[in-house]
Order: sequence, then structure tokens, then C-alpha cells
Amino acid sequence: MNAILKKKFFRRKEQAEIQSLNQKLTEPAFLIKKDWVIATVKYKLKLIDLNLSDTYNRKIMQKVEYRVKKADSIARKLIKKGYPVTYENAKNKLNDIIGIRVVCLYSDDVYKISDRLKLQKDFTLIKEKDYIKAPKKSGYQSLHLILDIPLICDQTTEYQRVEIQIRTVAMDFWAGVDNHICYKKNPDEIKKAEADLKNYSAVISNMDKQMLNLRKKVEKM
Ligand code: 0O2
Repeated sequence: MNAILKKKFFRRKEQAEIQSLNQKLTEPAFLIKKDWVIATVKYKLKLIDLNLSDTYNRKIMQKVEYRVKKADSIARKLIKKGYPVTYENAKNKLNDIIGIRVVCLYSDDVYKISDRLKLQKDFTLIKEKDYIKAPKKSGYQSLHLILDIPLICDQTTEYQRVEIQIRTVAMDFWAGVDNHICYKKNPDEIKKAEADLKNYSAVISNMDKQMLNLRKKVEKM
């Protein structure tokens, strides 16, 4: 979103709150925790990928990426949920200030990765959202795990929440196009595209099933 649109969306008071939120997100105290948590999850995913790829004799994770939610996006989400725009609310009310995405080829791999993440003794599972078994109204498909990751220093343990989205390449393709065309856009302007995208979500889901069946057939040969 460009600066002019941001000004239109947010009132003056909210713009000041976003600035102070942004300051918090760029302070060393947050940056160190963010780097720590992302590194911890990334190394854990690397190990899981190594084990799974070894077991199934093919590369399981195709892509791992992360993002830290920007201050204006945090503010927008807090306002939508009815909370004042503060760093404390961002920390306590939102699950996805830090988001990690894992992309794989086949839909059964999504659950293999998720099962392994849920096994980790040091990660606490807060919530699981299976938008593959029950896609969102938009057609969005993905498996989300909300986890608390420990940061241990001296005698204290602090926890940082992360959202891990696990999905197939096809689901990722759909979500990317949806992000570009529909998600968070004015509903009146994108009605037709929304309906088309919802249909394509079913196409993607069907394609995922066919690819999985094909892989299983080849594995039996
Ligand atoms: P962005 O751009 O990733 O920052 P909760 O408090 O957990 O119940 P939340 O976080 O709204 O509420 O839950 P939800 O609906 O599971 O959404 C979490 C994230 O999933 C979103 O974060 C998106 O990344 C993704 N997502 C959910 N629905 C859609 C969709 O219809 N299309 C696309 N493309 N992505 C979706 P953000 O913060 O909304 O967005």
C-alpha cells in the first residue's frame, strides 16, 4: 500500500500509533527475538526435511520462506479485530506477527511436515487450522499451525508466537494470485474475480488429488 492510501485508511491518531509500533518492531529487543525464533524454526525445518526426504527418497520441502508483519498491516488487523493499536496487543492478540511458510509438492506431505512439527518437545502447539479439509469461504487452502517457540536466556524462558503455513505448490500458486487480485481488496470491485478464484480453488484441489494419485501409482510400479 502506498503512503497516500495509508493516510486515507488510517486516522491521524492511528498513524501515530503505527509509528510507535514500527519503532518497537525495529528495536534490538524485538529484532534479536525475531532472528532467534526464525532461525530456530528454520533449522528445525531443515532437520525435518532431511529426515523426511531420506525416508521417502525424494525432496519433501520445495520452499521455506518467512515474513515479519509490517506495522500498518498489524494495525489494520488489530483495528479489524476491535483492539487498540499497541505493541502489547500485537504481541498478545495476533498469532502471526512472525509467519513462516513451507511449500511442498503433494498434499500428504503437508501432513507429514505438520505431524513432525507437532512432535517437537520444545514447541507448544496453540492452535491448528486445517483449511485443506475445510477451505475458507474465499477458497483459500493451507494448513496453519500456531506455535509458541521458547527463547531461553539465563534462568528465564520467554515465548514468541509464530504461524506456520504449510501448503502445496498448487495451493501456494492460488494464494499468490488471490493475494494479488482479491485478498484485502474492496469486495464490490472484485466480486466476479472472487467467484472465479473460488472455482479455481476447486480446480487446484482436484489437481492436487490427481498428482498425489499419480505419484502413488508410480511408486507401486
Ligand atoms: P498477511 O498478508 O499474511 O499478513 P486468528 O486470530 O488466527 O483466528 P487470522 O490470523 O485472521 O485470525 O486467521 P486466518 O484467517 O487463519 O488468516 C491467517 C493468514 O492466512 C492470513 O494472514 C493470510 O496470510 C492467510 N489467509 C487467510 N485467508 C486467506 C485468503 O482468503 N486468501 C489468502 N491469499 N490468504 C489468506 P493476514 O494477516 O490476513 O495476511
